Amino acid sequence: MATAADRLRPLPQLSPAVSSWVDSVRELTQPRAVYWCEGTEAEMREITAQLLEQAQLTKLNPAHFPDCYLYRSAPNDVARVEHLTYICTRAREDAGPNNHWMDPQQAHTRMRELFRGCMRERTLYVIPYCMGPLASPLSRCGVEITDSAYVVLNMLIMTRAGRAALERIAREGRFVRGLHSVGELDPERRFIMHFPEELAIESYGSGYGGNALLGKKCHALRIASWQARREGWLAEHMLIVGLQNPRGETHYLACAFPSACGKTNLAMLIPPASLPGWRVFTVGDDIAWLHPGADGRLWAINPESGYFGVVPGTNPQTNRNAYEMIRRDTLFTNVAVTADDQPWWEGLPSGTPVLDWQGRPYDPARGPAAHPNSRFTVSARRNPSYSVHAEDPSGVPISALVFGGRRREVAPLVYEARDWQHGVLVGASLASETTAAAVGQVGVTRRDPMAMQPFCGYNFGDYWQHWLDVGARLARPPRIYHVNWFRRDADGGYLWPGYGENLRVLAWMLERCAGRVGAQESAIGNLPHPHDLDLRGLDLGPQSLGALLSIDPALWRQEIAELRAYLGRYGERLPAALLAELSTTEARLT
Ligand code: OXD
Ligand code: MN
Repeated sequence: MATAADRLRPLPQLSPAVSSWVDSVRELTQPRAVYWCEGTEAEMREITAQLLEQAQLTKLNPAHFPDCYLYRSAPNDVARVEHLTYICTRAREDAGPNNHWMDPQQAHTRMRELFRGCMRERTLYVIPYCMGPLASPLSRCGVEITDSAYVVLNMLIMTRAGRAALERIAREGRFVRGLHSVGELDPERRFIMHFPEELAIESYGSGYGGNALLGKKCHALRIASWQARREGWLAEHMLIVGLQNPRGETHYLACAFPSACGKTNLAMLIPPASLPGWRVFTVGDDIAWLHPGADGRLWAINPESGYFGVVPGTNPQTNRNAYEMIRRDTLFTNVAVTADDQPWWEGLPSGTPVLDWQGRPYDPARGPAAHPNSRFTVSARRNPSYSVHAEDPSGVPISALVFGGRRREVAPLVYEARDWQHGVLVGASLASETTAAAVGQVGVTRRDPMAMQPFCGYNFGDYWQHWLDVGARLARPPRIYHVNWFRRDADGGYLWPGYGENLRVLAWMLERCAGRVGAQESAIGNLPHPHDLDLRGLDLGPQSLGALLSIDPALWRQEIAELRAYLGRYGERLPAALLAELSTTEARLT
């Protein structure tokens, strides 16, 4: 417990380990000044004022969007760069075929050359942060050093940052070291390097969220997944949502979807009017840390304290909670603006953009007004559906895990895994059409096991074995499901309305967890009996429902063959149990 005298001591003195690391980085990067973040509101206002003065931020219309600001990134720096993201383990096989790999010594040498003198004429900010509630034994800490004040603002929203985090680091003596510089924002001089064995991250040349807010993907997923394997838990790309049914029972679900597939919408879902009595509580929208509890259940915390969400498409119909949440105290990145300085994006019901996301006069011939990966950063406390249990040090107990992808065909609306081991195969089989969240072609189907392809900090073969091991320790494991909100008909139209209506599928899962409904066994897992899905008030013909729940054996045999070839890349590290599950499914299909 910190005493009053401790609190008066300057931040650098709190942790000699952090101070000496900061000193060595200062020597390497040669900043003009060093600033230690306290994590106060006043500090946030001060940094905002500085960025406004330097015209790096624009104030948005205060009558309609009080305390909201717009940041425009460099046009070549708008998404994660998976091709420049590396896992640097001593043994290449530990990074696995799922990661780009570089020898740690070689990577450090390369990065040192980039970082040398890179902060001349800039301020070096030290951000001590805690991922997860400050008082939770499940949380883990880190320190990010950056030369971007925009990154500081984001980190102050997205993590519990400042003095309290540094106090915890001083007590624990353990933290993830993240060094970041925007460098020259030159894509040719851009690398995101991870050193899991050293609990270290080095990121150079990008200011984009996933590359630069090191607490998020770099720490809370890539490094944490490695830490989690050593310590016996799971760090996953999952939202956490609480659903209260009309009987008053609340169950928590953790759901993995690839980037930009609607995790934020699902986490804040508004129940349809035709399903009265349901309530939804958001614990997290992007990352879940899952720990086996003494009671044999899986318990989850959200390591983040804010949302870095995709803006386009947000409106009162798709996500009213988010739409209301981002009307104040929000940092927008790369949206368009109207003539009276309101933020604008595709999917809004009204308003006209005059400047596009690059600040140019809007011309539809040049593409969308807001960048498809434009983002909002906002405190989770602003969310009308924020769960009172999101801050619980012990987390929330998970009743079901849900995997989902964006698939035109093959995957039905929902199916249930036979058991945990089969569920691990279901998660490993996730595939999805790519989106604008990462640089590259959009709309091509790629394998994205557990929605962790860009985020698992080690060999997927070892990761699946770790999943099997965690399951073996759970006396009361969650049930595991697969969903596909994106199935299309022959004309390309979506068969399922999505958004709030997804509750109908989640409600079926909860009835299954409570043992109140049966299911039809199929080759790939258990499907709902159509009469067990509550479709009251939904305009969905029996034909559409039939199509949504149909399984085409020929397509599935092809899917299994592709999956077998994909899993084969993991060679000896692939758990035999997964191959056995695959063979069981294959045998059932023939
Ligand atoms: C994100 C992502 O920003 O997955 O959450 O890209
Ligand atoms: Mn994500």
